[in-house]
Amino acid sequence: MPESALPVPADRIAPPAGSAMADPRFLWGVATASYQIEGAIDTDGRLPSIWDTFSATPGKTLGGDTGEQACEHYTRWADDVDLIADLGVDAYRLSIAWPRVMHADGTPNQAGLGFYRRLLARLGAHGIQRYVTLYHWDLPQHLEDRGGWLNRDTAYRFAEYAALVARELSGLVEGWMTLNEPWCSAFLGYGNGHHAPGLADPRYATQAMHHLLLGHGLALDAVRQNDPGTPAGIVANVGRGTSDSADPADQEAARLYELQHNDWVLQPLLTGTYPTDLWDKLWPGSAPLVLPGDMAVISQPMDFLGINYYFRCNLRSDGAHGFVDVPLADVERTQMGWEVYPQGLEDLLRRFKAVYPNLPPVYITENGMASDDTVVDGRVADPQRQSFLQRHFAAISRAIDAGVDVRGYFIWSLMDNFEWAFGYERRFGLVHVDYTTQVRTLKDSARAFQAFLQQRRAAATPAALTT
Ligand code: IFM
Repeated sequence: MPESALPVPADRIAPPAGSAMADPRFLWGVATASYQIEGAIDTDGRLPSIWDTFSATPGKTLGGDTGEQACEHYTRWADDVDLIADLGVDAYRLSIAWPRVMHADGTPNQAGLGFYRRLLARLGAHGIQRYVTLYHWDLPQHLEDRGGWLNRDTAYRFAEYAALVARELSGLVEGWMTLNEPWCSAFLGYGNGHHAPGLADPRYATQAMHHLLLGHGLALDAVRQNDPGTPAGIVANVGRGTSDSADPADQEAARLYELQHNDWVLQPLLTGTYPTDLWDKLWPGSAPLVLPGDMAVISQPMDFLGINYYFRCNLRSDGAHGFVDVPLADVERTQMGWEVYPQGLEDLLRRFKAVYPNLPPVYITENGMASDDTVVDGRVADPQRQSFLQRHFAAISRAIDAGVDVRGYFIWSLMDNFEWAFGYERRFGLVHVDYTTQVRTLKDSARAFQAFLQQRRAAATPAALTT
């Protein structure tokens, strides 16, 4: 049976009836990132990135997987765009590979830019809004060789790159996102070494974070100068931290967890100050070098804030000034081992609105889950993902009802892809990818999401136009 003839699962994914998320102005999308899907790492003059180096280093990724091939999106992009259009989403979030579009001397690589021009134009022709992330972790290796994000100069190189991309792709983008998840770049890349470039020292992490945020602020200016009028913001990953213990030390541990995961990024962006408990309590002696004027650059107003949410952790005190994660037993988890905790997203959104009065409009720029999905007779049953998504839609609806200005939601991810240190084992996609044949198969969750989007579109279309 052709895939399109398969029945739509009964439990289609939809926000609660009457939710603001059902409003035609609410933006529904799917998301990906360059290194996770493109492959073609040596094509059209693309330069090596830190993830090429890191993943080629034995022991750094599960099974030694690399992004060399990934989903071959660099050559299959036109079919992939048609697949996105077939889902019926309003918007697609993608990222640009810095090493693909800028030569080492700072001049544009028109071959790489041409790829993104064609991709964005085809999305536009389908009526799909394009949300473009400038940096989703694939730093050119030649910049890492000069210190990467530990080198203040990288922030200025990032702004030059942002100016180049905004100028070259102006008119093809509905929303710019400077950085994806600076917490991951700083902490996983420089604090514990789980991600490229693989350094592990909290002093590195705080300095890298400062340069990333400085780069964000400089890039915001660069984008606004080169593509005036197009909204621009940043994407932060956030995590819920609670403790199952009422002991004040454990409650403090949970507070510090959220401070480290959320406010380390949001507070400088939204208030122009760092939460100093980071270096007064958690990581003594790790305060970054901040030059006069930096915090004003970092905290200039943004048009929107992207929020990525996945899970909650249960924290206990480490007996000193830190926290340890003590996983709860008997809770629902995903293939990543992450707890499924939709309430955490509502809690965090409400808290951010309370703590940061100038919180800009929010887009949920990533949310989703990994499961060990397989194709059986042309079909991929992923009931946990459908349930996961539905429950997170409800949590966001509650946050909107409580006054948080959430304007859109992007599922991570469009398709299974290279999940960084976890390689290809962990499958986050709405669409299954067979990495041997590169065949894409819509999972049941994709079909249920598609059904909701079709129904919503039909409801928004005046009857006169449909008859
Ligand atoms: O795959 C990643 C993505 O690149 C960034 N946010 C989290 C996702 C799942 O781990």
